[in-house]
Amino acid sequence: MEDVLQQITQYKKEITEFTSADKNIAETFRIKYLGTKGVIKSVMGEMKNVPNEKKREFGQILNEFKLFAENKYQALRESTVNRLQSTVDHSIDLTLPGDALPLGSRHPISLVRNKIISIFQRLGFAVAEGPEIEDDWHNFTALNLPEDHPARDMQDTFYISQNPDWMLRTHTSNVQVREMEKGKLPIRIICPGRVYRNETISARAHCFFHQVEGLYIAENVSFADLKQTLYFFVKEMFGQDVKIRFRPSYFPFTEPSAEMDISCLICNGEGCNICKQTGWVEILGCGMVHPNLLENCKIDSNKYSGFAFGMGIERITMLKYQIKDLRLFSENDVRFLKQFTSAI
Ligand code: 2NM
Repeated sequence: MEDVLQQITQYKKEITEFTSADKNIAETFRIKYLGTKGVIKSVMGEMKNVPNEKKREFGQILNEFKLFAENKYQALRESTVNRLQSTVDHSIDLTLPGDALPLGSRHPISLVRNKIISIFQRLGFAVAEGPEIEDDWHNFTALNLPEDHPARDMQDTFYISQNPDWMLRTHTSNVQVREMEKGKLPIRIICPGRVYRNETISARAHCFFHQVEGLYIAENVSFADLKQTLYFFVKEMFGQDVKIRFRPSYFPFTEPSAEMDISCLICNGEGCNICKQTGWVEILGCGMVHPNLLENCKIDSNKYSGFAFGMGIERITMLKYQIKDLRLFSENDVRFLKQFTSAI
């Protein structure tokens, strides 16, 4: 019996130290100690060899040993469950679809610019781009702007302080000059882009804004071509019922020059405060390219003629969406920006 008691002491020590890398640690333990062929069963089997007067004492020791093993088994089970819970967090359901990312929206200036581009592309115009920092020749001189023209004034133009021959372009005509200088004719381009003017910022003016200018140069281009081109543009942009009218005007780069109005979209020509009770709103300037410009760019003005036009994208956008303050376009307030859909 002494042997068995010694064995039990040894087993208890083993049980205390029992650990296993096996993830079924509790089951391994149960089979070894509590199973039908396990340690407890075999120690219990010793009972028959114990003298009667010692049975009671031995029985107690055995019961205590059994309880000791069972407690350990219980502890192992709980630790296994805890371990499984810590690797798989059931509070998160990984099979659920994720949260949708909030989608941004296109800036209204981009929407309208893209719309303008796509209309002119259907008429065969290509998009041309050029530098926003420009020299005097491409921004002013080549465009037939005389030395004393007010647009050249420091008040209107941002000059680069290190070199007064350089400035932020005041229109996208610089791109058209560069295109004409390449000497590849005919030319049929539109030039969308950002331009800069030294104006006090208000609801109606900003120090930068966006333009689309168009240029068509070929043989026998007439004012009638200009009118039809702009007529098509207006109908595509504002709808088939919109009326247009031309008023004579003056630009240094065109002769003759005109400004074009469309019938007011708000009051349908009846008169309202958008059209200042006239029924008409101005949307662009245009004209036949001045022969001086063609000659400046080494194009034979006896052989070629052309038309040009320019419009402010902000102005078109304000009309289309009835936006009353130009500053909204550059403040990046999402409450403003998210109102514009990409379908226009
Ligand atoms: C306007 C009005 C009239 C114009 C002229 C040219 C160029 F460079 F080709 F000659 N581009 N754009 C033009 C003509 C622009 O904006 C109100």
